[in-house]
Amino acid sequence: MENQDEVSTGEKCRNIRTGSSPDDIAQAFLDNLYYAQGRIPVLATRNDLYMALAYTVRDRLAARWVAQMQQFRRAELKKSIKVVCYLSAEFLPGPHLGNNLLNLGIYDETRQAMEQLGYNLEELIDQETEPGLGNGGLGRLASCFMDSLSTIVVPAFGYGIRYEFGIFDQEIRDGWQVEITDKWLKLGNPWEMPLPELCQEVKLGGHTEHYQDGQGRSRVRWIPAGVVEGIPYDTPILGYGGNICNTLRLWKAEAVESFDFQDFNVGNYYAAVEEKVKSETITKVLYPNDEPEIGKMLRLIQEYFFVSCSLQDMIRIGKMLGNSPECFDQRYVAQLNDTHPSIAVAELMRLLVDEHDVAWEKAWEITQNTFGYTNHTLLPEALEKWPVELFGQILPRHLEIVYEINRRFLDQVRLAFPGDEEQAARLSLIDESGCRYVRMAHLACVGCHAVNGVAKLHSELLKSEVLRDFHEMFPEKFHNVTNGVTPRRWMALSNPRLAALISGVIGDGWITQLDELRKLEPFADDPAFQEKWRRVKRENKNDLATLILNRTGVAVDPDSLFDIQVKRLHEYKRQHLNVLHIITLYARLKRYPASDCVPRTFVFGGKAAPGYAMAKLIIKLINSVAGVVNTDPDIRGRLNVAFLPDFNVKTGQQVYPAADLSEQISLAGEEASGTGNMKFSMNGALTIGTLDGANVEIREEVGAENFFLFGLKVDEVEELKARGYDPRKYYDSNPALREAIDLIRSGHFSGGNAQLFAPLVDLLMQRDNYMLFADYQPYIDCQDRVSAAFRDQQNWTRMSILNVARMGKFSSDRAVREYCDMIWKVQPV
Ligand code: GPU
Repeated sequence: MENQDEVSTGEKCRNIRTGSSPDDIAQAFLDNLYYAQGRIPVLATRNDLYMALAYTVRDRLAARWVAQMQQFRRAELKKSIKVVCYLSAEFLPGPHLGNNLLNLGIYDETRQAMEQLGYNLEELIDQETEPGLGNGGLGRLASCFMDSLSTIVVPAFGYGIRYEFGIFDQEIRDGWQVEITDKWLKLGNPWEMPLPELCQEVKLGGHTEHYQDGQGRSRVRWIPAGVVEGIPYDTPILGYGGNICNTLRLWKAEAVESFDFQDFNVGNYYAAVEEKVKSETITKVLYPNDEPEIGKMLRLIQEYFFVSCSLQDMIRIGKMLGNSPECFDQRYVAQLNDTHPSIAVAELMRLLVDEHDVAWEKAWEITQNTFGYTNHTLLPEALEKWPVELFGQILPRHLEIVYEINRRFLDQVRLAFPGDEEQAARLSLIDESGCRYVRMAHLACVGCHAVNGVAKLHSELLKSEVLRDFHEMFPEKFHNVTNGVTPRRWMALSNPRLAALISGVIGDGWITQLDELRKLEPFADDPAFQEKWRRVKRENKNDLATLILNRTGVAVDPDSLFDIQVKRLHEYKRQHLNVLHIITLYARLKRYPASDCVPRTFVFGGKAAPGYAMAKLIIKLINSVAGVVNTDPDIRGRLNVAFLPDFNVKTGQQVYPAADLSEQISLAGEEASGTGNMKFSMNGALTIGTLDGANVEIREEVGAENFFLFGLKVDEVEELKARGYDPRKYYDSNPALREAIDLIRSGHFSGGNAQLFAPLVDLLMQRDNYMLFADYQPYIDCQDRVSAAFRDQQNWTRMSILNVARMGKFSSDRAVREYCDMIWKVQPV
């Protein structure tokens, strides 16, 4: 922090860029408004004001950022550090301004500065368009990890893609999802710095040539069909308390001017421009699926593009500091966020062997030491694989390398399991059961020294099911690192009222040592503290009610139980099971209008992949049920349903703090971890959930008596499937379920249109892949227990406090420390 007593003119100048008193900030803001934005207050738009404030904050990050790079350099030169590189096709950082103010420790000073000038800080913070460079949990996890790496002081780079258009904006029209292009860069991005001088070239297509070098060794040359350039854009990621400032380095694709187009098309200007357009297409848009669409050539190019840029960049930095490629693995460790960057295994081999003349065996040792692989799904259809032919068209040299890795690996397999050709076929990097595919998860398992799942249950299921053969082959590679989320963004920033209440009684150490929340336990039974706790929740619910009214036109009662499910739309997540509960309550109230029910507000939010028809139909169903329930005079004041459009990080920050009940109701064995479950519970919501993903561990931590558990367990799901699951049996024998399904089928929620939801109902009646019908009654019974519990506000509040007090484990700081110990073998500084 700057010493505010320094008054010399020179210091005054410096304060414009660094000072952190309200006066310094106000002065710096006006300066940036004038010199960076070219405006004075009377001419400034809200975006001008936001930009000026963002530059003011960025200036204050600069010193830490530069110091960080200096420190890297020194430590690197002394060969005393290993840098963590987190390779991820997705990052969802959320809006930067508020978070940077929090982490710099100048939130209050900045609010005062803005007040002095007559501006409202929250309004300026709200002006920021968030970088939606991810789909959901996986991308958000990467950003939570970046926050934690900086906070616990681990030097790190996040490497990814600078999509020009991120995840689409969602609008709801007539109850249906409509996708709108996300133009997040339109008003400028004050947080990024382009570094065109650090560009990298990436080859694509073409063929290989095998030849003997001067010493008679066989070498390979890749003659590409084309080359594109990657330009890095850096964004600072400051740790809490300003400890260190790491870098998120995202690559944008551009055409290579020097690519000699003239030779091919003399004077063909148009074709040259076309080439530019083609190159820039690579980083044009994020694929909006949270599981891969098989065989999209551009997606493979995107993955290879950012991986190649990143690895070349790592080698470049090493070289600059005098390191040879042979000690790559002593300077770096790189984590593969799912298989999306797993082509890195073959690319590092290529760079070392073909371009840096390292022997295959040595290169392989370096590669395995460098990489770790995190798996995020058990859904077999979500495991990435590429048709061999397409793979070879784009990456001819990598296909050869994959074949060579596979040849050596299968030799090893045959030694370990002599005569078991089926085992070899199951393990092979190439799926030869029909059309031939390159299996990216297999490449990752073979090329990495560590493989991990993202929750205890998930990691166990990886070992026993999806990656069973690899576990048999390399048991020592397998680990679990249960996910976590950053308490900075998900508590301190998004729930300032709760944060202040907590810090008021236990101090603010919990922000970096989340286990300290345990100190809240003694207050769980304190009536005065409970009263304050309830008031905080009530005010947060008020704010969310306003947001819901503004966004959807639905007026909801802040005194009702806020029952919330926000996450991507997916059949396995079972938003439609939640809908069956709503319909059941509705039918009960229609039949017994005098019955006494706990008023509830059901809130949904989440995007559906644009090509996922069933998920989109579920959104339509939610909105259709909302339309009927919200306007029925018999139901008024008792049930409300709202679908909050365009759920993203920003809206999440307004939703989690206001929830009473968190819906985590996936079919057991389907959700790898979930992280929304953690955000809700940290903010005092109780969970209704199945024994799936991290729910299992959340329940262990908060105590079974403070968690609403229902539903089939993983082994029961498997047993039922093996016995032959027949959803119709449940329909026939359960009148309430039958009534709910029949109401949908009859067109009751669709203005008499009985066809609209037929695909959904038919699928449930015939297959019900995610066993909603089997879990229906246990879910309803559990929801009745929730309602009963909510009537006892004292006990509910007690449970809410205990939930928060016991969430320490789910800080991403803990998760990142585990990666450091078990997988990366690096010590936080
Ligand atoms: N997840 Br695979 C994604 O968000 N996208 C993906 O492509 C894949 C997984 C999620 C899991 O569904 C969720 O359970 C988990 O908490 C999250 O990754 C982070 O590990």
